[in-house]
Amino acid sequence: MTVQRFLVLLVAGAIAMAGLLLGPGVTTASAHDALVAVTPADGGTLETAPEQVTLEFSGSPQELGTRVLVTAPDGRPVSDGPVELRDTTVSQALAADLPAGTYTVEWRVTSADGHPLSGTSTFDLAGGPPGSVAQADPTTPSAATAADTSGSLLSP
Ligand SMILES: [Cu+2]
Repeated sequence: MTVQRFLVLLVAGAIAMAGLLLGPGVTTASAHDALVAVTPADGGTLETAPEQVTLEFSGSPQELGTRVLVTAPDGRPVSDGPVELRDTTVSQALAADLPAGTYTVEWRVTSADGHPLSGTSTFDLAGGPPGSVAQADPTTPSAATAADTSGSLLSP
C-alpha cells in the first residue's frame, strides 16, 4: 500500500515536472479538469427552447460546489431543479415556456482535484410563436417625428 502510494506520487511528480517544462499553459490544462463543450453552444442561436444546459468536462467534477445558473433575457433565473452530475457531464434542467432572447449560463464546478472551475456562456433563443415575425421598425416613427420638429422650427 505504502509503496503503491509512493509510486503514484512519483508518477504525479514526473507529470507535473513535464508540465512545467512544456510551459504554463500545458501545466494548467493537465492540472485541472477543463470544460470540453457546452450545449447549447456558446453564442449559438436556437429555434426551439432547450430542455437543459449540458456541460462536458475532461474529468468528473465533484458534486460539492457544482452549480449552473441559467438566466433569462429579463434576468429571471430559469434553472429548474438541482444540477445533475453523470460521469464527466453536468446538466441543469430548464423551466418550460422560455421567452425569446439571450440567455446567460453561469457555471461553477469543483474539478476532480478539488480546484474550482467557473465560466460563463450565452445562447440566443430565436423567435416566438410562428407568424409573429417582423416587428415595426422603431427608428421610422422617431425619424418622422424629428423631421416634423425640424420642419416646424424652420417655418416662421
Ligand atoms: Cu487543479
